[in-house]
Amino acid sequence: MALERTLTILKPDCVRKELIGEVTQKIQEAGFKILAMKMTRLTADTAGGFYAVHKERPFYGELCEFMSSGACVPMILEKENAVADFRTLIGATNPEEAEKGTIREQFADSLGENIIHGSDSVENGKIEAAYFFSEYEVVANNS
Ligand code: 3AN
Repeated sequence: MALERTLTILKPDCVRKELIGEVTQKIQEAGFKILAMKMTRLTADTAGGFYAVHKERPFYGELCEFMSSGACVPMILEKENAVADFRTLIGATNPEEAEKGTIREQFADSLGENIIHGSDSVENGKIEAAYFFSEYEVVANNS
């Protein structure tokens, strides 16, 4: 299996619920190396750019408002098969449909506020990573 990178965001609900530590621990225990991490706050415009693929969807406005409602914590993660394995770890978009033990099943309240983002492909992961981090902020982590 190939070593891959994926982009996650601990969303504003994760930060507000003081779950940064607990969720990050689960990510690390699942074998993901953190190559970059920061706390930041999106504006409605930058959130809109990140989710541009959903521009025509009815929930787009609500999504941009929520994603810019407080601090969030983006991270670049690395692991073999990272994209698919991370989506398994976080569970289905709708927490009510998420497998038991997944991050969204354990911590998320609703489809709109579902704690965490995970890239859906290696290519999109690269685009998303570049949205938050410059090259010099990505640190090789071979430990
Ligand atoms: P995922 O984050 O699991 O890849 P996407 O890319 O389909 O899911 O959706 C992006 C984000 O948009 C989701 N994380 C969720 O917060 C929000 N979202 C998706 N579908 C809906 C919906 N029907 N109603 C409200 N929010 C939604």
